[in-house]
Amino acid sequence: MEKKKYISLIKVKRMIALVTGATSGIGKATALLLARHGYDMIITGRRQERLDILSAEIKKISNAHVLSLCFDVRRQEEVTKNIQSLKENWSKIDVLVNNAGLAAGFSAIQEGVIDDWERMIDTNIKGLLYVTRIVAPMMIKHGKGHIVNVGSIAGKEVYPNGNVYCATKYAVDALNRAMRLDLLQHGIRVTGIHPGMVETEFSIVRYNGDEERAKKVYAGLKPLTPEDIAESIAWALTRPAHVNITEIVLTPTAQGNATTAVRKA
Ligand code: NDP
Ligand code: 8X3
Repeated sequence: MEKKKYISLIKVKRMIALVTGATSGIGKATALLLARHGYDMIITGRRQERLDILSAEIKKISNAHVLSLCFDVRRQEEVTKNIQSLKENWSKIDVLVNNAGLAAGFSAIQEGVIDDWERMIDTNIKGLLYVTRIVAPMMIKHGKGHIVNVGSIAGKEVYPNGNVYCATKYAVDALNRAMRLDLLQHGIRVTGIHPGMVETEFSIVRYNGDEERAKKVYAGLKPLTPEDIAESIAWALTRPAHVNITEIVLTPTAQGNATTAVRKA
């Protein structure tokens, strides 16, 4: 009898976090930090090799169990197949970090590349929705949960040539607020994280692999690190259960807003 009680206590304490876009940057740093915080981790992305490497890294630095799911958030059937079919021992997801996302291109609206627009809309908005649509009911069934949506300061103010990327992040901001209202009655916490410049692969992706151009984005200032964002996420998650952090907006000290930064020559 005593042993049974102990086992059930351990089960109650198990926490599971699912991070989308864990193969790089903010998602990777978040997965590593949450594992250190005692979460078992479901890590996702499209690059299996990177998921394998991260999986090994997490196991090296923590006692976390890790499950990697390789799928494209733009493909609804893949999202559904991967998450819906989680075995009982992985289905009680406590934390979802909707992080997978990208900017593609940097053109004025009249010169925009339609394919870039579609990639951003499909990933940043529709992908986030597909994942949430599966995970939110699981959290409701489980009786608790916390969803963290990674937006951007680009979802707080627009900047020249940011057009569609900004629009997708405005949508993330709106969805963050909407989720908070819809999930309120279920006691599910919802937090938006809105960073300014973070040095990751983000700009390399935006400029289609042009590393020199990407480097210039962060030249002459100290950008945020993926670990800075991971810490803000972990902070929101570790507030007492009655506290919901609605949103956190954070920028490098050298960045005033999306268009103003102080750079040293
Ligand atoms: P990275 O490019 O370093 O990481 C992006 C992650 O998203 C990768 O793990 C990538 O995985 C994943 N991803 C992209 N497209 C898809 C897809 N279709 N399906 C599944 N996963 C996908 O960039 P960041 O870490 O900087 O970006 C993370 C989030 O932070 C994004 O939402 C971004 O908009 C946001 N953000 C970034 C800022 C910055 O300055 N860096 C500032 C504000 C917000 P894979 O390629 O393996 O699929
Ligand atoms: C990324 C930050 O300012 O490049 O979301 O749009 S910014």
